[in-house]
Amino acid sequence: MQKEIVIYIDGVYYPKSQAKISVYDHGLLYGDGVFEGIRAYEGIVFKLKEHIERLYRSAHAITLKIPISKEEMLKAVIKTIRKNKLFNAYIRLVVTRGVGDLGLDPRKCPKASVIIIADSINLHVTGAKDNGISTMISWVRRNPVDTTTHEIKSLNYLNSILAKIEASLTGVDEAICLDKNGFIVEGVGENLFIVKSGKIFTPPSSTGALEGITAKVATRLAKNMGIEVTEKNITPFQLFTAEEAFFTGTAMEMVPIKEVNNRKIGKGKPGPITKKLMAAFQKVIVDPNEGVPIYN
Ligand code: PXG
Repeated sequence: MQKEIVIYIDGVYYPKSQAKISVYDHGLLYGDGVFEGIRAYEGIVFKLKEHIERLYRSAHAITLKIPISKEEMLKAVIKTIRKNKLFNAYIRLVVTRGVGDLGLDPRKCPKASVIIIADSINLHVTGAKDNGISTMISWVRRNPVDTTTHEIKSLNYLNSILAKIEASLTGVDEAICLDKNGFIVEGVGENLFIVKSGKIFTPPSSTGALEGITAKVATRLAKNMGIEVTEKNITPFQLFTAEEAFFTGTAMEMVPIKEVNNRKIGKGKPGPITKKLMAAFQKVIVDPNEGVPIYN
């Protein structure tokens, strides 16, 4: 039998089946908390420092004090992966507001809880990278920047979940969300890019999209290839008529979009720029300079 993975909760390691938190934790009662999803490739935690920085920025935005420093967090992540003897891994960092009473007031929660899970993950639809995935624009609008904005990676993901449910019920692989003005924002957990006349465009963060770490890497790779990348409001029409479109995200990595609401994107298969970027991305994720080594 395979050994159970161990999970870090507030400095203590518990076997997965015993890793539990209180039902009075406001992370559960109110979705009051923040998280990060991170990947390790071939013994290197890709962009670990950037993810930790974003976790603390999200926490700052909701006035959540993380009880350990960024350096301690980094060490705890590495230790958790080592304890589970993982080489390729998916890491989930969760910081909840902690235990409080049944009222929503966070002042009743004296101490935030830190959870680190290191496990394996595979969110890919079979053949997604080779053939592209089907998508639909969902009726679920992204929360605007003055509500529970996805710029904060908070535990409030019902907005994404509703869109995901709609995609599943419709029989497509993924949903795309619009902002309240009707411009494209992002997928449920991935940023979106389109290609037009050899140039790349992506929605600005004013639409409420998360500033994706994978998106930043993709932008850098494209620029290194001499391809212009511009943040611009994108209409559904502009998406339908794009030559190419693709998603970026920690979980999905880089995946071509072959279809939006039954409209073929380009030729309905991965286009040349997307393919070139995907190849460059495969190289960068295993580059030791792009992350933190687990074993050294
Ligand atoms: N937008 C949103 C709303 C996200 O939650 C991204 C874009 C992509 O960002 P990164 O930094 O990962 O390139 C995300 C990230 C999951 C899961 O379990 C979701 C994310 C990351 C990891 C796992 O579905 N979302």
